[in-house]
Amino acid sequence: MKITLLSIFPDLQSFGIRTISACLKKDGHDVDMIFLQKDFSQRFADKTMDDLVKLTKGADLVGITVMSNYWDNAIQITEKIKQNYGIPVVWGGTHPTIRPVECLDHTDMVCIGESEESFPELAKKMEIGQHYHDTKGMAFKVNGEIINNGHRALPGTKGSKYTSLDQVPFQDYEYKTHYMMQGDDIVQMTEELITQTRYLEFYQTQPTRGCPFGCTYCINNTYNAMYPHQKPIRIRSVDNIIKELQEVKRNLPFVKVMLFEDDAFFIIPLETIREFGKKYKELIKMPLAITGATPSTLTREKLAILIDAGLISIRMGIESAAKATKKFYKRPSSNIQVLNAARLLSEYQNYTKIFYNIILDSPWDTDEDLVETLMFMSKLPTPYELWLCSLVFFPGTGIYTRAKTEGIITGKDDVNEVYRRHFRHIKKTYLNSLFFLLQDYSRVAIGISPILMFFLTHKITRKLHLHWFSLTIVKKLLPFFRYLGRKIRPSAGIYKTGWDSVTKKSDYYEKVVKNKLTNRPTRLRPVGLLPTPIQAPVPGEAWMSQTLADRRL
Ligand code: B12
Ligand code: SF4
Repeated sequence: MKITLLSIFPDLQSFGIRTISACLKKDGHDVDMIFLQKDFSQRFADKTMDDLVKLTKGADLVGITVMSNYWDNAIQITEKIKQNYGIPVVWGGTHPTIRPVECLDHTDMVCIGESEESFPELAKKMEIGQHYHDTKGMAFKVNGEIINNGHRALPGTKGSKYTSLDQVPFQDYEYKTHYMMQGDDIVQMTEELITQTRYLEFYQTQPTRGCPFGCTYCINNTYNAMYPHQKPIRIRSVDNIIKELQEVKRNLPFVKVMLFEDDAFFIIPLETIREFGKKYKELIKMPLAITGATPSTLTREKLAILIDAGLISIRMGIESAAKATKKFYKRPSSNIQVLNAARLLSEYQNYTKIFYNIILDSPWDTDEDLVETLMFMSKLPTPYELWLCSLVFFPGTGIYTRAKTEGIITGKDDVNEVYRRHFRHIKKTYLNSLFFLLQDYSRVAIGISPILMFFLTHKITRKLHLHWFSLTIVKKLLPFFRYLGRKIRPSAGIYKTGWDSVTKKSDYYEKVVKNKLTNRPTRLRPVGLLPTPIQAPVPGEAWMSQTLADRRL
């Protein structure tokens, strides 16, 4: 069967749909993947749509991956395909999982939840002409009637065909059968094009799936409620992860960094991380980036092993430090845990970039709440980079329900009130400006001292209208402090060029990651004084106990 799968996110990653493609190919289907990289605030040009129509000609089935924000673009594409050929179109991903019925106003069928089993089953049934409206994990609209067959067991759990995540095929990266946008044209992917556009310098994968926590702004809350009897977190074996990365290393020369985009990576037990670190260092030897560090799960042992293996970037969710907001968001880490985790990370600041997520624009945040967060952040060791996001009430989340109940959104026009809201469009307020200022100063390892932050946020400063004026002065001083910061704190240098210093150096791992441990000092380990973890029998362990011993001194 000829199947075309479409990713409409601004990058070329799309873990979910690439995995679906691999499953379909394994079953013998002829699968094309088309990546239409566009921000959801822009519609596709006519030329792109015309190219898409040409490329989908002859397809028996089209699948699109949809997040709530991509609602308009998913509709634009679906309508175009249906107008031209009437091919059945399936939507899958987060939005159809949460809102299957609404999606069926625009598409023929939806997959609910992780679809490694349901979509291939549908394709098989369609191919042999079998009735398919009974496919579990899917919903359909037939003669105006909704048929919702509910979700099916998650891959990596008992009831699934894939009782372990290790059985799920690796993502489809056969880029020669893939297409992408270049300007408004859709063109075939080539190694040259990928290298030139640099979209795939980070290879995104997931050693784990799921998250046991239930933050009220996040979808995991709802996912966990959908599967009450299944363990929310599923972990792949180390050998399976390493095998995938070895294939990447062998076949995808444009990949420079391995990226683990898990929800809760640090939940993996220490023994498994130890095994991973050892094998990664022996067999992969590439820079590693990890997101999804929950402060309460980050430990010195795990971090030391990963740094030793080549960790160059880590992102941790802080979101807010205000007591009331944290409680409402149901954040799983206390401020003390966050502070400890940040201190721990800063011990490795010469080796890894540190990113912290913060959520702004919550209608429930008072000025005092924001000041509490600013004061807290000003106490964290620098350098670090901030990921500032504007709060969006994604459907299915606790905050959506509360926003609706309290009349903040009507619940009758989610397209305008929610789906079209951009997480990057942060409100231009004075307190929000301080977060951006903090970001600028923290990145250059100077930070904003709690005393200065206290002054900048104090009610009297604002009453006397000194605030914007003071902010402007601090802003104007940035070039001087940037120079100073980079001069006196070598760790500030790694924030300077984006990722160029890593991705443009083909021997970065050999030259920097390996050697840096001997050459570069940390606060706890002055240069040349201690044995390096590279020499340690178990990755990270000797170094770790050494730093601990050193700390006690
Ligand atoms: C990795 C990730 C990213 C990555 C990569 C995204 C990408 N292109 O792959 C990055 C960091 C770029 C990213 C960005 C964003 N993300 Co994001 N991201 C995730 C994360 C952590 C994992 C996604 C994943 O790979 N899951 C694992 C796989 C197995 O699941 P899956 O992707 O859902 O795919 C399965 C099924 O959904 C289904 N499926 C998926 N597509 C299709 C298509 C078809 C045809 C079929 C049949 C089935 C199917 O089968 C797949 C395999 O089982 C999720 C959280 C989560 N728990 O899912 C958030 C999540 C998807 N992101 C979310 C959001 C909001 C965003 C952003 C819009 C905003 C933000 N602040 O992060 C941006 C958008 C990017 C942009 N610039 O516009 C939300 C989506 C909420 C919603 N209602 O849409 C989530 C759920 C997190 C949350 N806040 O709750 N994200
Ligand atoms: S810890 Fe992160 S991934 Fe887990 S529920 Fe909270 S926000 Fe979502």
